Amino acid sequence: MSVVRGYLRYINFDYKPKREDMVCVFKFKPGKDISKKEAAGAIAAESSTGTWTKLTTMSLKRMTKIGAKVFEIKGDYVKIAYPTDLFELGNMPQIYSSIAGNIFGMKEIETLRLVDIKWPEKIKNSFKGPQFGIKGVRKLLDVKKRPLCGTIVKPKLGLTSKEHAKVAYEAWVGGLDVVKDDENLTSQPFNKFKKRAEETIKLKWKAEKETGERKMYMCNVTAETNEMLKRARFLKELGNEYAMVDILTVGWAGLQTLRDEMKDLKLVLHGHRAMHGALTRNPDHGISMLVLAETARLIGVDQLHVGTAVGKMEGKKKEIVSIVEDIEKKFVTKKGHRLAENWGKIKPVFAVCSGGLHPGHIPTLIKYFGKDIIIQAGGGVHGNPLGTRAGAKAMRQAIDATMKGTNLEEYAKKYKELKAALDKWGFLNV
Ligand code: CAP
Ligand code: MG
Repeated sequence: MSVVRGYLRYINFDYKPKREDMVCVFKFKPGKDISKKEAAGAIAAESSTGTWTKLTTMSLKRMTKIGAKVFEIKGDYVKIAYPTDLFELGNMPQIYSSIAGNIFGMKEIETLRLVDIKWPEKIKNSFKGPQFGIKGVRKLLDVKKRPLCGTIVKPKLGLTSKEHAKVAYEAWVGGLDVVKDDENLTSQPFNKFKKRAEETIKLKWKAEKETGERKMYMCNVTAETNEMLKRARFLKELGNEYAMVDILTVGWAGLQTLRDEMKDLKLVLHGHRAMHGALTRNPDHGISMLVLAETARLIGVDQLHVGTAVGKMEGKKKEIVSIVEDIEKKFVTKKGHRLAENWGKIKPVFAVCSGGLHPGHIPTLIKYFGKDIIIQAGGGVHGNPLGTRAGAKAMRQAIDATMKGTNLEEYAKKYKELKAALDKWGFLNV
């Protein structure tokens, strides 16, 4: 049997996905001299039971019976249903090795993008989901309504542990709720993890006492998995409430292991998405941020970077709104190529907007994404001409103004820190 005929057997337009099937939407472009049906069949085959030639070990009939089924091809999009038994419950690496593995490299496919997934109940329930969720984080910080605000200690790398702690302290006393490490700061010779954690957490308590507000330190534990667990345990010993992790560079297995450890450590898990652009940026090839965000929710980060639409990173408003809805709501409706989802008892994830932000962006961010967001600015705080403490004050002032419905320029007449920020970076009025 020709390769092509074999692949075509994975097409079944009469198939109605079962409730317990996983459904994947792919955007695809067939390879040279390959029809759309052949290409779609190849995706379904290679991501489930098939391969390029007829086998002697199993009949094609049985392979396609237990395999994935192409049930819809519309324009450049194909929908494929996967029987849940093709996946190992609780094993995100295996799930990705199936629906996000070999298929990206097949010659039958010119380009391929995994756009969304409808997760079956059995698979959803095999992951822990967020431990705290939005409600839990708001309770911990005692901030009921307004967006949370924070900063990333800058420069990204280079400060000593003591200098790092001092910058964090200035940001906290200036009014920010959270301070995080940068995604590539872990334990370098100039700023070792343990020393940084000890110095910074000591000043966190000091800032709490002086301000009467809860202050959180999202210390980056990103490392080889066993080392990550040691670092998270060390943060717990110091009485810290958070751990930060780069969810993609540690890999799904590392993230799952860290999330498991959180059950005992009860630390809030902040997910940074460094490296996502390698997968999400090309609209025709890779994996959508929507799928990565759903995966992070399933495994169980409490907070996740989703983009800003207005800052320095790419990502359009429409896409980011869709991601925010998908990680913060319980029932997600079908919207464009986003599939409907019922997240059931899986808690929501706090959406984090960060990247090239400054106080002048805050009214637009709240208008676009609502109040259940965490707004973080690195350069937009530490680049304030009046310094970090003023930069932090300016962020809070911009949030307070927006919550009161006051125009930033008006508000800045009373607050020199906000005025300094607006004079330097202007503001967005959409
Ligand atoms: C922001 C940031 C964050 C980006 C990540 C940075 O700093 O610390 O890592 O927000 O992007 O290193 O660029 P600035 P995203 O505020 O100085 O830009 O949130 O889109 O994943
Ligand atoms: Mg960063």
